[in-house]
Amino acid sequence: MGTALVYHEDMTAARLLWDDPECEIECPERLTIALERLRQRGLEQRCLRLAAREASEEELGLVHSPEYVALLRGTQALGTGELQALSGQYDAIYFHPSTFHCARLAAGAALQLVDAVLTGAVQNGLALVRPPGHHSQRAAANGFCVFNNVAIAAKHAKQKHGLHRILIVDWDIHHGQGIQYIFEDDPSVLYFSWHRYEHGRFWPYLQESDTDAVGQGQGCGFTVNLPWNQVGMGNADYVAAFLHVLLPLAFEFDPELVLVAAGFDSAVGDPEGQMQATPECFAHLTQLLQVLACGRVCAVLEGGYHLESLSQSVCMMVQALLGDPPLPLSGPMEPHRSALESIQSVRAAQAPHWMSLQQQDAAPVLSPSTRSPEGSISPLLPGGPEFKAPVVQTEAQAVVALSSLLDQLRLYPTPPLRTAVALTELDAALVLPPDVLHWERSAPQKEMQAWARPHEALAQDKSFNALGKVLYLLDSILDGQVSSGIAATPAPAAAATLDVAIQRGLSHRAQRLLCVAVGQLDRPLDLADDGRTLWLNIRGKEAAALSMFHVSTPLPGTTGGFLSYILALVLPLAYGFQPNLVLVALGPAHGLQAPQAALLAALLRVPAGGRVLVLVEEVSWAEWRCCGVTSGERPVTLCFHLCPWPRNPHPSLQGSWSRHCVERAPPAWAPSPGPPQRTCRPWSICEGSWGHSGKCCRWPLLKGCDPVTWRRLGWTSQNGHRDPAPRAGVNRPRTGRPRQCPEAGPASTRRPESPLACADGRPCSPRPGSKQLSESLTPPS
Ligand code: X5A
Ligand code: ZN
Repeated sequence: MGTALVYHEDMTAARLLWDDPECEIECPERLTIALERLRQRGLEQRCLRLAAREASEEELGLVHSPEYVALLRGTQALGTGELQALSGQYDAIYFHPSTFHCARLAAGAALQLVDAVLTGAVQNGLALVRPPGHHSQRAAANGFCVFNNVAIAAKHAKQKHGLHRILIVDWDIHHGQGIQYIFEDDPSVLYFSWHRYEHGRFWPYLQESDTDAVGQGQGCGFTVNLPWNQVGMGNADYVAAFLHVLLPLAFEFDPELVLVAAGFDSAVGDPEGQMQATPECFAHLTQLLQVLACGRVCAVLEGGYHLESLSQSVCMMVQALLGDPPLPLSGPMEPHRSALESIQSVRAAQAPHWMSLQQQDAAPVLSPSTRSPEGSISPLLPGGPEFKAPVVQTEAQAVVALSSLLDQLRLYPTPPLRTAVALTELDAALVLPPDVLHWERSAPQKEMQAWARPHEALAQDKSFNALGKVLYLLDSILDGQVSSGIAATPAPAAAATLDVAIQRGLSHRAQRLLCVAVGQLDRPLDLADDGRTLWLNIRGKEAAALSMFHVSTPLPGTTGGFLSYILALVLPLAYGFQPNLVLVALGPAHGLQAPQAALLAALLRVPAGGRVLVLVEEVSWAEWRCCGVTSGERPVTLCFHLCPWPRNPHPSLQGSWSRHCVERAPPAWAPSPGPPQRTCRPWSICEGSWGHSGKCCRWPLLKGCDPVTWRRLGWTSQNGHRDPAPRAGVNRPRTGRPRQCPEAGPASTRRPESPLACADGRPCSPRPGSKQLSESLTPPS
């Protein structure tokens, strides 16, 4: 399953024919230079190249009025003076005799990409197009945009492919108000946009770009606006926005397709955005999105006007789509205070519509808008760095960021092999995907003996042999030969193997090692608490931060709990720690479902630059093999391979999925049937300040979600009081009523029906993996 790159040279034909300082940045070189870079890096060659086709007038009609399409058709015959006069009727628009042709190619490219992905020809892809689309409206061109490429593609995916839930992620730095208007009342399209807003003082100067625009009628809660009220937002702000806003909603929405309105004017150096995110950030954002919708991600170029920054960002995104591990993010991972205010404001505005945000009881009450600078300041907000004088040195910053990117590329070449799996004899029958290497090599005997000697559990032949493969695989990951690995170990040797792996990693090359130990695995007693190892143990009943680098938490009892646990705790810690290597160990009584483990591993790959080694007990493979639905030769869920099932299920399969769903899956976000109460110790990883008042110095990305999130995980807030009994409604969405849109039901019941419904009429996901995810867990005893 590859990556498509859709393009057509004709899209470079349109250009500005008169003087217009506002429009001159939207130039043909945007495409030619980006493509040139893709070639230089050998990335274009790795993609399935598709020549864009023109969208038909019927397809344009999915979004635009016939009169508007006819008007555009007419522009082909106009002279320069007439074109200029017509352009003047719109905001930030220029027409050229070739505009109609280009714009039809741009929309057609988006359609082709969606078709390629939804027919299974490719896994994902990028359409390099101009003119861009997200400002364009039913009967109006706007902001360099003529036809709304992404909106047309979304309508097409619904109409021609029968999709019911499409996520649009608009990371262009301008608000895609065109997309917002088109899907305002449509609950089948979740539209997320972040944009430079500056309390309403930035183009296009719209009230409806603020957080309190959440959609209308049935579409209430399906428009999500995250306005940036300061320039200078960077990697930490963007990652925080994904972890604390977009991803929780996206998991709850459970899209069948992700469309990205991929504007790169949100990157460093761009004259429009004036932001500081570096190109690598877009690799991270892309890979975070790839855990959704079985990895079906279609990106369509929008803005991006700094030619070098744009091209680098495009390269980073294509590399991520191809599955290459992302480069580490540069700069401190500390979101700006103003960014945290925006994040809190959108969480507050969306909370009535999303269960994953419904923990607002102790959250600061904010005015659900950020239009006035004073309106949104909360005394409870943690301090992040504030902007001092708004010094704009974008170009200088861009030069630094882009040259350090080139250094990084040399420092972290893409490993030749993406995934290797080391099995024991017991697991030998497991069928691996074609792109996964069956790992056979072993570390030298002598070396192994030295490592194994202190551990009785490693004396047995079987355990000793497994250890040899683990060590060699670990070395290969640290040497950059392999990106990620999975290794099986006989159960009695799990703890000893992990112990050796940690020591080996630290002595070999890992300056910082993140160890996520699930189940009954003890932190090695001799492990120094020197900040080189971050030990996160998921087990038992108690949550405790024994030190800054030693955290123990219970396994969340529900799917929602597990997801918010990953997004609100595990990934912020991982991004703050920036490990060279992540070890995920599934020990005795780990209690994780295979898809949950796969999701954990797939998400940890992103902050870890791909360097993740998963240690499993050999017997657990058997169980992994029968979870989910096997199709022919394809194996089931494997860490890093989230969607092995067929994307266009044969009708005969659908029945068994429905059955499966009825038998096994409680509704997503259902409360755990287990005991609702846990006794918890106060949670205090940062000396008692979860961003309430003091500084959360070491793990700043934990800021951004409200402290109540921790309660959902079974923790108390830092003042030490016990959790109250779960509030009625919080975990029982069906009884909840939204506060803002009385005419609409709660988000869950308004979720459009999936093509596969369970026997009792409940909508159920067509993706077996997500069903597995929605099963509640028994906490390990
Ligand atoms: C697609 C895009 C920007 C228009 C800016 C007008 N449009 N000042 O980035
Ligand atoms: Zn833009």
